[in-house]
Amino acid sequence: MTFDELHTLYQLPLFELIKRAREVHEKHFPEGKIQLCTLLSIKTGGCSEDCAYCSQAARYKTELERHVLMEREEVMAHARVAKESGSTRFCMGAAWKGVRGGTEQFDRVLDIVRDVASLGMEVCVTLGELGPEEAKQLRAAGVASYNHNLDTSPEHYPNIVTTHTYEDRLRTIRNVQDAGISVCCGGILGLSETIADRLRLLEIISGFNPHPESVPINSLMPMPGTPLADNPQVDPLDVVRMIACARIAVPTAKVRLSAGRSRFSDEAQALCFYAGANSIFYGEKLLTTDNPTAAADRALLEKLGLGTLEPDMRHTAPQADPTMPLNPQPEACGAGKCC
Ligand code: SAM
Ligand code: DTB
Ligand code: SF4
Repeated sequence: MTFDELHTLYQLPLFELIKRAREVHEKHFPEGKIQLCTLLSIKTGGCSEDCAYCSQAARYKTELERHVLMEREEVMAHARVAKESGSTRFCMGAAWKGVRGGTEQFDRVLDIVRDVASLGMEVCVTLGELGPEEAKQLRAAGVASYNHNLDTSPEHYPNIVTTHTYEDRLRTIRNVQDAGISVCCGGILGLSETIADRLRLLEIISGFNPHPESVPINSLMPMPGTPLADNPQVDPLDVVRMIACARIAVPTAKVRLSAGRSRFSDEAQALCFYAGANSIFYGEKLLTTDNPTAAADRALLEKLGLGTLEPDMRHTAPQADPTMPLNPQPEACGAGKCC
């Protein structure tokens, strides 16, 4: 979708926007089920990057306890618990700038991926920058989806991160798509961005060819010690608007109501689901911060009469549309000018 189209949508009265998003949602997801994903931080803190929102960046004095790469058995214990509690996707995050093939750490990650995939769960990883070879190896090990967020617009990105560029992020996303892995790519609200920055993010993501399989919408969890520690809380109605726009801009993607949900009332979450969110992080911890408990989420879904999705083990990534160009190149999205 173009920026102008998104802008027109965003300006609609909220109920009109939600009505349009709901129509798209019902067309593409008639069963209306919610995907349950569990997160685990397999390597915590000590990251070389300077993402202004992140407690895991080594340079900020945060209260975080660092942890080296978790042992395979420990990861499996978490994955089994997640599966037993009804989660169908297991997302493992590592606080790295990126990974390199042939290293002991990467080989260990591949072993972990094989093990978790053997449980019959969809495996998602988020390990930072990836080259084409590493992406192929992850795919062969059983990775269904790779999370790599663009977080905000290319214009605002350099205010948030200086140790890597928007172009770097786009290159990794291309490598993931070329390896046949589904892309999970979204952003964060609350980074002192403008509405235009939010819509630019959606413009770029909706221009991906193939489209991402999932789009996480995070609200900033302000972390003491980070440059954004004092940013105000995001208004849940802004999240509803963003979710509705994402639903319309990327109609076949699962739109994930992600970080920040612990501060949302049941009513705000219900509105997010109605506006097109159909995936959540499930389990009491995100990577390093709190999430609603599994019991609270089960109670909420029951109250709303919402069922949950089965795992999709076919690992079929969305296909590129041959009549359209591939992902917008950095020049086209403007990233080349500002990064
Ligand atoms: N290092 C990898 C990377 O940067 O892609 C993976 C881990 S990183 C923590 C994954 C995503 O978590 C970030 O892109 C960001 O969208 C989200 N995130 C991190 N800290 C957050 C916070 N304090 N509030 C909301 N979202 C956050
Ligand atoms: C995503 O978009 N959100 C998740 C996941 N992908 C990796 C991470 C949220 C992190 C929130 C802050 C924390 O727990 O450290
Ligand atoms: Fe945090 Fe990932 Fe940025 Fe590292 S690269 S500081 S883990 S968001």
